[in-house]
Formats: sequence, C-alpha cells, structure tokens
Amino acid sequence: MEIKQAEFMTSAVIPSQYPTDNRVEIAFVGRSNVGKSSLINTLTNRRKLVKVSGTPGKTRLINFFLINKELYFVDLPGYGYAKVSKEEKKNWGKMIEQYLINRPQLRKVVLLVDCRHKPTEDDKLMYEWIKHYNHELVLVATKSDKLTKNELVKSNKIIRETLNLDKEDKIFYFSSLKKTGKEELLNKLFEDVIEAEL
Ligand SMILES: Nc1nc2c(ncn2[C@@H]2O[C@H](COP(=O)(O)OP(=O)(O)O)[C@@H](O)[C@H]2O)c(=O)[nH]1
Ligand SMILES: [Mg+2]
Repeated sequence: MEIKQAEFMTSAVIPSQYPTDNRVEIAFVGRSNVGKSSLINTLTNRRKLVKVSGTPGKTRLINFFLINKELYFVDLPGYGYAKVSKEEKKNWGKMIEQYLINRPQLRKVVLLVDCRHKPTEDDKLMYEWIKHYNHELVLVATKSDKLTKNELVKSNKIIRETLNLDKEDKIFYFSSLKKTGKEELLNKLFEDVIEAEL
C-alpha cells in the first residue's frame, strides 16, 4: 500500500464541523510530543503535511486529511501536556470522546505511545475508551530508533503490562527518523478498510 496523495481538508472542534461526505476514517491519537505529526508525515511521504511542533500541546483541533482521495486520516488533538489548564484538559477530553462516540465511518483508531516511557494514566484512559466504544485499535510505539534491541523487548513488556493489553493486541514499533515499521503499519491500516472501493 502506498499513499500517493494527501491533502489537508478541514479542522473541526464540534461534530457539525466534521466532513459530511461519509468517507471512511482512520484516527490518530496520543500524548502531545509522542511523534504523531511525524508519523503522519512519514506515512504520507510528506515532510510538512502536519506541523511537527516545537511547542507541544498546540494543536487543539481535529484535523482531517484526505488520503488518495478515498479516505480520511484524522489527527486528534494531543493530550497530556502539563502546561494546559484543567478547563482545557476537560475540553480536550470532550472533543475526543465526542468524536469517538459519533463517527460510524471510523474504522480504526491508532493509539501512539512513546516506546521509551511507561504509558501514562491518560494513555490508559485512551486505550480504555477505544475498547469501550468498540473501535479497532492499532497500537504504535514511536521513536523506536532511540532504543536498543534489548530495550525494545523490555519496552514491549512494560507497555503490555501497563495498558493491560488484550492478547490479540499487537504493538507496532515505528520510527519516523529511520522509517522503520512503515510498510507493516500501512498494510495494517488499510487492511479491511478500502476493499469495498477497489
Ligand atoms: N528520534 C526520533 N524523534 C522523533 C520521532 N518522531 C518524532 N520525533 C521528535 O519528537 C518531537 C515531537 O514530534 P511531533 O511529530 O511533533 O509529535 P506530536 O506532538 O505527537 O505531533 C519532535 O522533536 C520530533 O522530531 C522518531 O521516530 N524518532
Ligand atoms: Mg502534532
């Protein structure tokens, strides 16, 4: 699977601002600074489709990108940034949960965690929401270039235990820097998603 075309479509805060053309969607979510923008840029072969942020926590919108003119990648706002107010955190939660509840065309939710760190309470909550709303989960551990093979094995164990993963949940290791795991992840994302259109 290759992404030949990717373009920014629209930003939304509330459901009435989401695209209305009923294309299927794949959503991306994770803590701010986890490497979400870099991952979307790597998957789409674009250097600047999504802004890679120096200041974490700046994107507070849901951004929709049209991929190969057939489906959307949905970039959900990054969470867990320490410097935002309680009020903002609440709004973030509302925005994401509203999207997860209200989107019949949503096919998969890609949850990103940083392979160097133990998943946070927010990561756990996110994992639980995805399962609770019965969405298909794709779990990605980012920045894999920063760990040795041994450390990756340890990280696998810590992530599995901390999130209390279901047996069938796999962890996809990914590096935007080295492009490791790109093909495998693309195959997973498009599996069972676009066959109807082909
Ligand atoms: N070493 C390494 N750094 C990465 C990787 N992906 C992202 N980063 C860095 O992590 C920081 C946050 O990345 P960004 O994509 O903006 O994260 P976002 O806030 O989740 O969208 C930036 O400084 C990136 O250069 C990766 O695969 N490897
Ligand atoms: Mg970002």
